Amino acid sequence: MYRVDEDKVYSAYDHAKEMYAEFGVNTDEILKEMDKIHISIHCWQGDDVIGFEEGVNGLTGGGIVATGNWPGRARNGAELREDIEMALSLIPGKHRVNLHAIYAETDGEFVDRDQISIEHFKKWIDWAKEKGIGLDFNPTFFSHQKANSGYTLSSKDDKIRKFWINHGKRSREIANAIGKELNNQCVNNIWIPDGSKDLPANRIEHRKLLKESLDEIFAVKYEKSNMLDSVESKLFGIGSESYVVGSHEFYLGYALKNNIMLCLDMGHFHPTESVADKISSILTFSDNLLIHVSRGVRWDSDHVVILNDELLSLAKEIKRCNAYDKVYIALDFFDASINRIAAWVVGARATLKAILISLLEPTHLLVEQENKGNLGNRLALMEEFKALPFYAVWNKYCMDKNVPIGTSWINLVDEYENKVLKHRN
Ligand code: RNT
Ligand code: ZN
Repeated sequence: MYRVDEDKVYSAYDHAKEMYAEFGVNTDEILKEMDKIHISIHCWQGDDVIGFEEGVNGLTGGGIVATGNWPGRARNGAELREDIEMALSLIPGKHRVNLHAIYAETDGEFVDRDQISIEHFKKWIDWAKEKGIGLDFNPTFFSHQKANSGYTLSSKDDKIRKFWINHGKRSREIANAIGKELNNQCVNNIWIPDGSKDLPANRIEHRKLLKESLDEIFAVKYEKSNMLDSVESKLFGIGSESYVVGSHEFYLGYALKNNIMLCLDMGHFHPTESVADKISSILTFSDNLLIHVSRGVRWDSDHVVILNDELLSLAKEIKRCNAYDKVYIALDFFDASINRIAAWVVGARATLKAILISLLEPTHLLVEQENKGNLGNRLALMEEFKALPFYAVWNKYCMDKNVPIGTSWINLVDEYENKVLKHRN
């Protein structure tokens, strides 16, 4: 396989640096900016969102599916951490790892979701400490018998609702303890699957119940420096095509009214709706925003993220709002039909490439034309800037961060597959 050699990386970088400098962009400075970017890498790509809970052996309910059966799925914490480490070694920069409650390690004992606590995440915390990385957290409101009716926090059954409220509370407690232990703010994101396949007769009742449940969950206040709450909306899921309780409008209202962060998942809107366009509206009213970087193909299919127009517009919009310090970026996809390490690395590298491209954009020149009212020139510049040599800067970035340059990481994934993944079954 073609491997970019290091001298070539330097000379290409020098050329690129000159070219960007002509447009007033200092590439060395931009590479320093990249050091401030820490994306959250989701652990659930490594095991098809199954988790370690006793008696659960597949993603069930909740309207999300992982399809495929590529060999080598991580079956326990040790394997999952080993795989994440492998992926991290191929992704430039220092990043975070995003956990779900179902990744609790309970030593073979069944601990229900309303009972989990910080001790079940000790191995993750020790590991994160050793690696010097931050952790994020998510309560898991799916793949559980008490989610089978299709309703959790918005259930009309008080017992069910109480159970999930307790899970939500436990998760916040855990996230807060993680943030404290690591001395690194932990984002705790709530997504619930609640909704209905066919037309509900009463939409508002579930929404009122969801609001009440959230109020209870959020009653305890934690230091934001330890833990930051967020809520994730959705348009529809499989089995909740006609109605999702936690819709965009619902959570936009809830988040703004209660000073909680909103999470926009790129797969959770109409396919032609631009998530990028929503950023500036939300940031006008909110201090921050969480993005789940995903790729819907015709529907919320959670495909591996690639460097497509949606991702580029998202990154450019964050840059143009000067909001990389306000927008939290977390990956959210799961593909079981390809090597899972490759999935992680492709998605993370694509996201970082988009961020780098956005930071390298000579935005000030676009704004200058806009302010002059010369919109033809603005469009012309936007088109020209698309072809600026970002790849030379990207390779330099990878080299600086001691990760494989160009395509050379692909061989390493193959080797890991032969050495490690193929021996799992
Ligand atoms: C589901 C949401 C949610 C999940 C993860 C596993 O549609 O996107 O974020 O993907 O919590
Ligand atoms: Zn999501």
